[in-house]
Amino acid sequence: LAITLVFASSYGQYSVANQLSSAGTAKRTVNALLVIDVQNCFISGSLALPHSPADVIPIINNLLKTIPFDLVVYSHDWHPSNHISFFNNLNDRRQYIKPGTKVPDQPYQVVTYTGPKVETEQMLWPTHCVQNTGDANLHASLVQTTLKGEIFHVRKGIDPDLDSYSAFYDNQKLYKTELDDILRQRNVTRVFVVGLATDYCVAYTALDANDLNYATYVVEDACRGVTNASVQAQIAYMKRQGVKIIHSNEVRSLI
Ligand code: VGL
Ligand code: ZN
Repeated sequence: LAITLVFASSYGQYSVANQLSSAGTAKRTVNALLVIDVQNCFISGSLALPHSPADVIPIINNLLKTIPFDLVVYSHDWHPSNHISFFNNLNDRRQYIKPGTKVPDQPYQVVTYTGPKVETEQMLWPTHCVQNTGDANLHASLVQTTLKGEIFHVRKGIDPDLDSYSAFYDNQKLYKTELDDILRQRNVTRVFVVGLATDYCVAYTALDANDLNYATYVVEDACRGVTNASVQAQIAYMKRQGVKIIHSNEVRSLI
């Protein structure tokens, strides 16, 4: 019995020492802040969200000014004017409306397109975030500096025929953006997701980050959604998938 105890205790010491040494190399926590689509269109522009979206800006700015993230990535919804997600382009794409399905008569309705790339259920939005317009600019009061890390920008929704809520993949997962490579090359292990909109681009980005094995936190008060019902549904779904939903005042204690 005595021998067993000695062995167990020395094994315990070995395993603690091993964890400590690896904590300094491969297993160290590397934190990224993903700032999703904090653009004029979603704040005061063409697709302005209800529930005071501008109120997320001081919260995000405070994180940028006080927390030493290793990396900060700003995503931009960046559509060409003939984009598949715009209600105004429905008529130009009528050849792709699936026969027998409902034809939307206003934005915020879903159309089933058979192409041109793949069949897709597309929510039709007002024309928004058109490339190189002021509507697509990051909001002027958003801080774009960090305490310590590198800064990257990722643009998505650029292909006229694919929508892309997630900053990692288009909605059909046909293509990846550069985001996963940027994070992997820098050994990022953990991402904090903030921005717009909770129930679309924030949720899709967080769910993909979680699937890609990043420890994923959504900072709920630093996000705003399109509708309360889909925000509630997406928050519940993210929790079931293992995404952690936190408040901005909890971030500091985690880093
Ligand atoms: C978004 C709707 C359409 C978003 C982008 O950033 O959440 N929502 N395009
Ligand atoms: Zn969009």
